[in-house]
Amino acid sequence: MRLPRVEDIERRIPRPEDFHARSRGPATTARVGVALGIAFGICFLTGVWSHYQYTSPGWLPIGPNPAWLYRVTQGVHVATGIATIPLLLVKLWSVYPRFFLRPPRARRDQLVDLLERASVGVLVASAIFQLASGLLNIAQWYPWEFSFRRTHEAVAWVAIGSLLVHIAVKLPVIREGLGASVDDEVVTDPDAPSRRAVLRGVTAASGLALLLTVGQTVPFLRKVSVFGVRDGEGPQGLPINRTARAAGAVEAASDPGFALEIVAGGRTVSLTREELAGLPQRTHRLPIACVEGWSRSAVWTGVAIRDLIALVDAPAGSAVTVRSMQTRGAFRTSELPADFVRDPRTLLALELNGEQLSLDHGYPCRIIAPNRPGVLQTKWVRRLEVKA
Ligand SMILES: Nc1nc2c(c(=O)[nH]1)N[C@H]1C(S)=C(S)[C@@H](COP(=O)(O)O)O[C@H]1N2
Ligand SMILES: [Mo]
Repeated sequence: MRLPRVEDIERRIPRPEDFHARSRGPATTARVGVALGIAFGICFLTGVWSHYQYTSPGWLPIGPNPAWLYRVTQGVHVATGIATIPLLLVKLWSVYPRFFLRPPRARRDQLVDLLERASVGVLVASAIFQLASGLLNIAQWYPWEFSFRRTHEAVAWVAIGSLLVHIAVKLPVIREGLGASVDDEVVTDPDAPSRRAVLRGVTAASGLALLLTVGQTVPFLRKVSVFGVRDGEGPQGLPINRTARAAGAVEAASDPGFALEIVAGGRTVSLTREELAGLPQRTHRLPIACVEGWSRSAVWTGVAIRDLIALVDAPAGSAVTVRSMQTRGAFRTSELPADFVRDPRTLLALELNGEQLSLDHGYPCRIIAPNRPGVLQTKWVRRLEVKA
């Protein structure tokens, strides 16, 4: 028996021509690609926006108006990401035979070829990473060690950068593909799906993915969206993202001796829940808008944060650090920037939809503010610290 030679192996590796599906080709790829590019663009912009809402950088003052803003941007971010999955799969399917193109013979062409392959490799890898990590985050399953938020953000820049390079390199092919008719394909296998069927299929799959999930944030589709991570139901008409038990807050939150501490400079005022309930109450309808894409409006009653910090003589335009009874996890504290503190709708809520807050919704008291990412709507608040 003789060992196979390089040429023998090479002969066994398929060539692009060996993949017959007539529905492939630039006319299909370019059309799916345009949809994918737009979807990625929307995901990128809404994602960067979410990052800014979360970190509130000094140079971009994001305020409490409009109250529904984060609900919309983050709902769009997650819905678009989900609808992108079928588009990406079909796009990859439509081009993967090109993976088997043989490298060119000339040295210089080889270098260009290698660079192009590397850039496509980075684009594909980062796109798959973004969709997969986003999906796992929605499912609240973290099989990794790194911070989801920071990694998802960093890789987004890699993805958008390599996407722009890819578009620039492929512009002539994209033009040609978009100019080519979808229907002028050469029929070799009449049983294979046509280009038009593939395009219709991917549109339907994307639309379906959207419909089955978007109800987690669009109320009238709630019943249709059987795949929404939070169906919009939950105690007191609102889903729960993390229970008091999961946050390790049960004991402290049910302690009858609870007193909220409000601190400014050297002054501290303590208020029991009864005393909080005795202060002037305000009622507002505001949404919880979770980074994971679900959102829901509810009616909240409680004391305005600015009324509370007035008790320690702090001006209404102060920033406040919120501390909770949670013992572990990332969201046990949050910052309320001055613009939010000033807004009379920013509440330390005691009631949800006309009932006393349940333990899982943040009893004895929680933060609710307009246009604020869900993760910052801190539950089980024990202390408000006015920043100097
Ligand atoms: N202390 C604390 N507050 C928290 C959280 C948390 O993990 N710990 N989760 C936040 C998240 S991610 C969301 S979306 C909202 C959800 O509020 P709900 O569970 O009452 O619907 O609470 C926020 N408040
Ligand atoms: Mo959340």
